[in-house]
Amino acid sequence: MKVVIATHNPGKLRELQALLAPCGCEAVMSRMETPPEETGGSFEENALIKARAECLFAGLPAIADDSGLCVRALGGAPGVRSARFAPPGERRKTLLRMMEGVTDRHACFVCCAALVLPGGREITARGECEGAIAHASAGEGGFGYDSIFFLPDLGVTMAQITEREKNARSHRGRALRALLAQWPE
Ligand code: ITT
Repeated sequence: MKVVIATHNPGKLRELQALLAPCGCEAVMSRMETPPEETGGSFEENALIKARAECLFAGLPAIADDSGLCVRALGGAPGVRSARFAPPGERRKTLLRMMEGVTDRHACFVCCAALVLPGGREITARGECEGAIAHASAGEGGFGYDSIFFLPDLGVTMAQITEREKNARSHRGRALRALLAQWPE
């Protein structure tokens, strides 16, 4: 099966391609220039908005992911607004500033993956990865909030592990494996 990966985020695209390899499908990139507005109130709604739009546009099965970082001390923010809560290039700095002096640093990365087929069938799956907001950025790997997402069991940030290690434990890895478990014949 040929499936379009409905994302404009190169970091996500790389990870999704690796995670989709076991499904034996041919994963191709989106050609949609203007992605749909993410108007949903949940990760699942937004993943479905993106996958439905891509499926309609390409006429092919489409897979999308909506993800974000939920910080307990901030009441779950930035959550579904993770990509938009501060200007590009300012997000990690803004979050670190908001967490200055905060003792409870618990955070959770959440991902909802959606597969939409041209016949109308829709499958979704969710994955989470728990950690903490670091006191400073560390590491060069990954993308987005990875360099400020501390993994207490490893003592490093998500940007200090390999992509293979990240995929094995990340919210995206868990969501994709759960999606693949429901993969249509
Ligand atoms: P698409 O909608 O085109 O897929 P996007 O980057 O806008 O790309 P989202 O709307 O799902 O994606 O927003 C996700 C936000 O959460 C974005 O700011 C990411 O940088 C961040 N994020 C998601 N997964 C992440 C991960 O594995 N590591 C670091 N940051 C992540």
